[in-house]
Amino acid sequence: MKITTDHIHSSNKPLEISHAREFNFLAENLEKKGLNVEALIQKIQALQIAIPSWALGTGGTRFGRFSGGGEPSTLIQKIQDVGILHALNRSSDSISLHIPWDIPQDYDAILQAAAEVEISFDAVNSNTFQDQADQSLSYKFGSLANNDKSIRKLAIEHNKEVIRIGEKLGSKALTVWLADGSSFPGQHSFRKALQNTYESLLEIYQELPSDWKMLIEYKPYEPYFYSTVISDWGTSFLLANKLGDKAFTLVDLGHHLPNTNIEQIVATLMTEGKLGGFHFNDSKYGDDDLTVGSIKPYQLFLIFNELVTGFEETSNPTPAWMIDASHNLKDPMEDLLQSVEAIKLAYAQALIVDRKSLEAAQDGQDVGQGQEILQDAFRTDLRPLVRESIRQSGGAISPIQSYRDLKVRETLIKERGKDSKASGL
Ligand code: LRH
Ligand code: MN
Ligand code: MN
Repeated sequence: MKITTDHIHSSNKPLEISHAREFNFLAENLEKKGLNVEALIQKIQALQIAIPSWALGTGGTRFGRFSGGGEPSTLIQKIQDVGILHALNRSSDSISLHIPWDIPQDYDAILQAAAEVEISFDAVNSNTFQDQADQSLSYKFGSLANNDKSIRKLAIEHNKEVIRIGEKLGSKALTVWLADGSSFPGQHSFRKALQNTYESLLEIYQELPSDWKMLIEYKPYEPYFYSTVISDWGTSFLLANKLGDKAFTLVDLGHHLPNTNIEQIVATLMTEGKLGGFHFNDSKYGDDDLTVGSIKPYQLFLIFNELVTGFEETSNPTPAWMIDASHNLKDPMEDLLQSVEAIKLAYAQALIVDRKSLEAAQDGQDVGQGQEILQDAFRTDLRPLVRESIRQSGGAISPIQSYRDLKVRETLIKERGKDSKASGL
């Protein structure tokens, strides 16, 4: 299935009048506050969030998986699904591949399929947390951190191979999430594991093309439950600093212990110019990978508040934005549309924060006023502004409603069958 401009126009038609009324009312209020609505729209339009190839099928838990049908079973179908999302919201113009879940076979066909739906290739992800079917040695006790040199070498070679695959696709970054760790005290030496990891990463880093970045993702626990080698932003930052200018820290929102102040981490990393990428999701307990903004929308806003000031006041390069969500209940495409909307809303809210007054409140130790200013922005309903930005980009006023009205899932089930399964998690 392909979404055409006719599809967008016909599904927008019934919404146009009420949308215009809501948008005009909001725009007038924002202009009264001295905000430039046109400039806001342009910034919101420019925010593009990559879709991970593994989020297009229904995620599972270790207890079960309930597929909704019509899942993409090939990489080309995954690219087409991202094309559908992008046609609807004009906000996800790239896909991020996980290797070897999605190894391109016919590069020309893959590149052509992507060009047809105006999609490019974002960061490529390596995978040394699973053994592949034909693998000679096992990652059971670690990969880049392993004490066994030949196992480290296998994992290093895999990462180099992922870079070569990414180069053929036009990717510009390698994301390394290293699961390595231990589940029991005494299982391994923390210092040896860290040193091995640094040396392995250095070998991979030396292979990075000059215009590439290495994004180092951290996570406190899971799959190992006593220690993880790259468990927090500090360890990732330390490694990125030692490796060099092309290495950065990647923040996955779900990879923090409960109540961690993620916005402060963002601010610290940006101060040092080392925030390289984001994996957006939401969570209640751990790495739940729920829809962005579904549990803690205020936290998301506070994170964007730091990002927006960071863009203005630091020289941190623009991070790679990606969703990393996957779950068991909703249609994954609807979930991704909701996640993108939540991200854009939080960004828009951060853009309207009255920065001058906030700074004055901070300088004047006016704690109450600081809160008032932030919450005034957070509680302004900016959905009509986000919708207008998407409409002006040629997308749907309500991407989810159009997705449903255009019967996308039903069509995909007809085309691919009820039992088609996506590879990945
Ligand atoms: C690990 C993670 C990492 C992986 C993805 C599948 O929890 O967040 O980014 O690549 O999930
Ligand atoms: Mn992640
Ligand atoms: Mn994760």
